[in-house]
Amino acid sequence: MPTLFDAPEAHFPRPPREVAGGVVHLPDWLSASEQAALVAQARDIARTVAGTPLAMTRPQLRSGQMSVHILSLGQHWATNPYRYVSAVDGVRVPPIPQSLHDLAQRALADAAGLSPALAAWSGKYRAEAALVNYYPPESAMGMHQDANELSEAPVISVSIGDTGIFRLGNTTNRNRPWVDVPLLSGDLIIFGGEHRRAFHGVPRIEPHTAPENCGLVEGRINITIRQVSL
Ligand SMILES: O=C(O)CCC(=O)C(=O)O
Repeated sequence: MPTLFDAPEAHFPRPPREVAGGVVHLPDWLSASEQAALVAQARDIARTVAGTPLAMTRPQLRSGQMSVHILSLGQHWATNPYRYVSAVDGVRVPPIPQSLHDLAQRALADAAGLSPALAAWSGKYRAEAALVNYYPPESAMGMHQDANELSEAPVISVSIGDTGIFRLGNTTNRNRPWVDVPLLSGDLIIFGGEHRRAFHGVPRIEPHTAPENCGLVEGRINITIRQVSL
């Protein structure tokens, strides 16, 4: 049973809000059964590509191997040269399931009232690439920009399992100023508008904070959805 000091963010009100221009956080947006269904669906899709070049894996970057396991849907960001592709070595990238297309539209409709920059995409958004990120306990994602898409459409992101600290930085470099937003299981965050190309990352997750019935016993799943083309 957590005490007041174990999980401080859970004890403060978390109203829906625009964190910064074009960045909307809607806490507790997914029900527990929706979270569990997304986790089960991600597991099923991951099984279909296990053992192929598109298997969920910890990508090797120039800076080292990531601690986060990543599964691509819709399109895959390939290296040598860097580009979005729809197949690797003849294996097609799994399609984005209808549930994520629907989730993207619902997310934008729900966020529209808090941000004119996001409202502009409501009803127009095309979910073309998605990432399922699995963060084991102790993992992290360094500060980076999502700059591979031609489109300025916002990135839609849901979190399931352990709390992740989402660090939203500035559009110039990896340093301050930044704001840390704890993302609890079921939270939605959308970043677009003037912060679409902001540096962002997840410096840590908080182990043992995943709620029961979310579908994950430990670690964190984050699903991000993007429109790639103009
Ligand atoms: O895990 C998150 O909340 C952020 C994921 C992310 O930055 C990305 O997929 O580019």
